Amino acid sequence: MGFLAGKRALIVGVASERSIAWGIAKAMHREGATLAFTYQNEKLKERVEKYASQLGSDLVLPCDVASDEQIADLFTSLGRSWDGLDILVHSVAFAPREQLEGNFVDAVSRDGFRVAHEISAYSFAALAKAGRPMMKGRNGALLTLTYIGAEKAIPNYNVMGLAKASLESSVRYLAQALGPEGIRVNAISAGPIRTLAAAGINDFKKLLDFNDRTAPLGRGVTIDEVGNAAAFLCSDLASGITGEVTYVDGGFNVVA
Ligand code: 0WD
Repeated sequence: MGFLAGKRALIVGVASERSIAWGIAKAMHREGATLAFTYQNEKLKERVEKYASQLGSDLVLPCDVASDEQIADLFTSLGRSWDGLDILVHSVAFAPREQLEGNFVDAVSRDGFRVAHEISAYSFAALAKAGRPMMKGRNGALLTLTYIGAEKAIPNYNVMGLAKASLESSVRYLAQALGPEGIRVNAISAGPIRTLAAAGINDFKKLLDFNDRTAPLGRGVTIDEVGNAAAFLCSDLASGITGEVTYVDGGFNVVA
């Protein structure tokens, strides 16, 4: 029996089979969790349904995190199938492409800043707020994905670094707010992985190469390695851990 047997997990952020959320979904399924998925828009619906069915799930619901209404509807719909929720994985980020290239001061704009923070940071608190009634009092766990660009100025990451700093701070505030209800809140800071979102960052390959050369393990990490850590952090094995950012980056952060 897997260490997530009996747990129900909602996975937000599968866009392709390269998505980190997909690595997390696979690991959680392997450990016995029952899964539900969301898709951002109609274009992704069929694809996400196909992935979900591979992991025995037919609970696939729409949710563009830019919409309060869609977030509310998501939990109303989920509540029709499930009487509670144990795990919520937030694996979503977005900034307009022109924000993710060149000099930060040249690139940053009011609108770019707003969108990056709204989609990449606020959405985690929004999902926590809406999911809270279903998660209360059952040793629930929330998990989000961040990047070292929150702490260090990484070329081209620009306003997304600011949004990730806000997200990491949200992890601490959410942990404090939801701890009394038995809900833990953590983040994984993943090393660079080639995904759709990563393709939006200018010169991403250089980042990847630098990471691989510099990290103590001398290589990048996989979505499956992130998935394994995520499964652990959202399980009762991690019952004493909340408000933390855990690095799954081959050790890059300790030497960079
Ligand atoms: O190197 C990397 N890939 C790293 C990613 C290193 C460290 C952290 N991360 C983070 C990302 O910042 C993000 O928070 O991991 C998370 C997942 O990213 P991913 O797996 O790298 O990227 P991807 O497979 O593209 O999934 C992110 C998805 C979007 O995909 P696209 O590429 O279509 O924008 O987030 C979803 C969307 O499906 N997304 C949204 N979902 C709901 N509502 C929205 C939205 N408004 N916007 C984006």
